[in-house]
Amino acid sequence: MIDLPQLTESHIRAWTDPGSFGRGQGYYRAGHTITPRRQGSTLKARCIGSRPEPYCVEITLGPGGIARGECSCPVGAGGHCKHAVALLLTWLQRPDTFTTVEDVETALERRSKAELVVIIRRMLERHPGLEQVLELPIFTAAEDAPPRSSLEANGMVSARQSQFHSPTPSEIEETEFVRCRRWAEQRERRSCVLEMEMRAMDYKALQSAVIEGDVEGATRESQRAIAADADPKDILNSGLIPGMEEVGRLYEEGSYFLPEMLAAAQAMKAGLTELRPLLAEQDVEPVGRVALGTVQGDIHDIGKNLVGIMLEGAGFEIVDLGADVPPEAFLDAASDVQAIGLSALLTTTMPAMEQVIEMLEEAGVRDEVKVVVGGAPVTGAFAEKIGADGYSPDASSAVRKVKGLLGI
Ligand code: B1M
Repeated sequence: MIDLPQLTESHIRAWTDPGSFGRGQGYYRAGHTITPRRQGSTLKARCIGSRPEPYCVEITLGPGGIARGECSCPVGAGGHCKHAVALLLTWLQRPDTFTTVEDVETALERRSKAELVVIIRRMLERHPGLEQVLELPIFTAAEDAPPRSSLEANGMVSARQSQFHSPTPSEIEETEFVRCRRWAEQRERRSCVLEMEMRAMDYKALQSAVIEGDVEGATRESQRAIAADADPKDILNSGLIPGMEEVGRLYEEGSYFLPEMLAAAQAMKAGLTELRPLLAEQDVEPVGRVALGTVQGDIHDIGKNLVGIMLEGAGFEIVDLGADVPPEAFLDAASDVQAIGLSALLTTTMPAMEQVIEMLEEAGVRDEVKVVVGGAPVTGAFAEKIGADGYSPDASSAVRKVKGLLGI
């Protein structure tokens, strides 16, 4: 971690004008600086200003104090505005609130080509002006540094110029300077927009979409989070699942009824559809086959689907028997799989799990297949009582459990 110079309030005062300093203090105290983060020697944040979209502000510190700044607000060129002051005061008073982030280039290098295409497509939808940036020549690794020579080859000296006039050293210097500056600006712009897209994540909108049963919203917000490079597990655990938990709470307190719960389930499924390809790796040789189903009498299938996605992600082939599955269907599937996963969400349908195990025993195939059970009301003790091989409280541990039982 790079050591940053010790800032003082007088450094910040000297960096800005007195009016902005006073207003920046007010912004700092009112908590206008959000998502503060540090990337090397650059401090970044979004700052709530007078427009609905927060401004994007960043300050780079150098050995002598504040080296450069920028803010997307109308007066933010050079970063001497009140938003920059609020950011600097946050760094001065509450450095612990800054998260350290990886630089954009490293984060992008980890992405596959397909993921990059999705990110770029979404960025273009939201920032049509970016198309111009994409139309610029793409630098190769060797060229991805400010050009230093062969002006004519680079198109900086026109054919006409070169025919009638050899550029003087100062003209060459100036042209190189202009080109280098443009190059730096392009790079900076590409990197800034990507960074904004990738980091400005907030799952409130996704949670609300699930709670409100807004299928389109859940799809859009999930796509947005994916495009912004959020970890799919994070989208699931911080966006979709908390939304659904809130739905359960509203149902329990009597504010929601079945139709609302059903709509929420559809919104959650829409979000899961977007995440599925990312949660489950594709094109892998199956490491085993697992039959999955929600037991008879129970139509809750979201948790079961999630378990299926995670198992798929771990390389298993899934035989999805669906929901409200009669014991006979599990028995039929038993000869073709190494494990059976039973899900139940209702206390009243838990006994159906025991029926499946009994049926497997009666048919003499119990030892040929592992049985794992799960679902909100199911416990380890219950699993043991009914003679299941394993129990998992959630989808990721279900993968570990199945792998463990099959010795994979
Ligand atoms: Co229903 N419902 N519901 N519901 N519903 C619950 C489950 C309930 C807790 C709501 C409440 O009262 N707070 C309650 C059950 C109470 C109880 O028995 N203890 C309930 C009820 C009562 C009912 C009805 C009876 C209501 C009625 O008709 N009066 C009715 C039953 C219909 C039926 O099945 N016959 C009913 C209907 C429905 C809808 C159809 C509207 C809809 C389901 C739509 C669908 O799934 N396609 C629905 C919903 C959405 C819910 C809640 C709100 C959400 C369930 C969910 O999807 N959670 C739920 C309340 C809640 O959970 N807070 C509720 C998200 C999901 C990711 O979590 O399923 O727990 P979960 O799965 C987790 C883990 O449990 C685990 O991993 C998953 C991921 O981490 N897991 C496994 C699940 N299966 C696993 C298998 C494994 C391993 C882990 O190994 C194989």
